[in-house]
Amino acid sequence: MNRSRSSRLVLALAIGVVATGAGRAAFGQAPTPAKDAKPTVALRVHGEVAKPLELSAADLAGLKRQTVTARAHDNRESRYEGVALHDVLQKAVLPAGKDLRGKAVSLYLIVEAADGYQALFALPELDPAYTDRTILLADRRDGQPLTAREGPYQIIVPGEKRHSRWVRQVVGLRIGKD
Ligand SMILES: Nc1nc2c(c(=O)[nH]1)N[C@H]1C(S)=C(S)[C@@H](COP(=O)(O)O)O[C@H]1N2
Ligand SMILES: [Mo]
Repeated sequence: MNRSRSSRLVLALAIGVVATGAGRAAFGQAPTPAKDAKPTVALRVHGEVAKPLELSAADLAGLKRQTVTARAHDNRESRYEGVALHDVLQKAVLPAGKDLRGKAVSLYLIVEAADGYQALFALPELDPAYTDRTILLADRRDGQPLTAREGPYQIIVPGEKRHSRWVRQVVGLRIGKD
């Protein structure tokens, strides 16, 4: 290999390394987020809503805190803290209360988890005009943040005899209709 060929090769390799993430790490430069970067999306509210949302943890923290006591799948009774699922949905503007009638009564909620698990709720199950049971989007159990397996957000359904709708690692709320 002559000298100019080998220097071209070195240059090509250097460009290749810089162009990859591994190159950035090798050069000790963490990728810096843009100044106006949006906060990380914690929860998407989408589907048949007037106002689809991408909520950050801070957006969720701005909602009214609620507490429910419920017995989890491990049979342990715990105090869960978080926000009412209904309040989260209301931010995306959905029929509620006396407006939850007619066609709106066939709307449904699919809770979506990070592992692809999904569970369905009918809107009246969540609406305080219909029921006194609060279904919670919890972020704390007995004063501690949820574990990585459970959270950061988990659906808590007090009084439900089976736990298949206690969706762990919630990432989305999708409103559907037929
Ligand atoms: N994300 C996610 N949540 C989930 C499930 C799942 O597979 N993925 N399984 C459900 C079912 S069927 C049950 S019985 C409970 C089990 O809760 P545990 O794993 O904490 O015992 O979680 C529910 N939530
Ligand atoms: Mo289950």
